[in-house]
Amino acid sequence: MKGRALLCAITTLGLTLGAPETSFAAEHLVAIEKYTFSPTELHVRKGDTVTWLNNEKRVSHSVLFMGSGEESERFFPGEKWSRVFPEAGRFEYRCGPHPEMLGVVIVAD
Ligand SMILES: [Cu+2]
Repeated sequence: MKGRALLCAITTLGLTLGAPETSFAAEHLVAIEKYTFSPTELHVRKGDTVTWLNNEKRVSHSVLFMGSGEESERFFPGEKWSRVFPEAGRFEYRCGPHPEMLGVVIVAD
């Protein structure tokens, strides 16, 4: 109950200061297991962070955005990589070394 009361106080403070609701950015997790991004399609809001976590036993992966060509470092089992999505849109990606691994992040305003 303490945590809830604190969250309520913070929300109230945000409203008092006129901060937009979107200032409370969320974090989302995409697990990578058996050569699959899970969830394959992720819906987030502008300003949210997405973290990809490699849950494989021995294979490394990357996140490569088809639109921009931006690619993460390859990350190994137990490692993760994060990216903030400051703009709305549809961001399709695949794994660099494994082009058959596909995913998409859909960012709402
Ligand atoms: Cu891969």
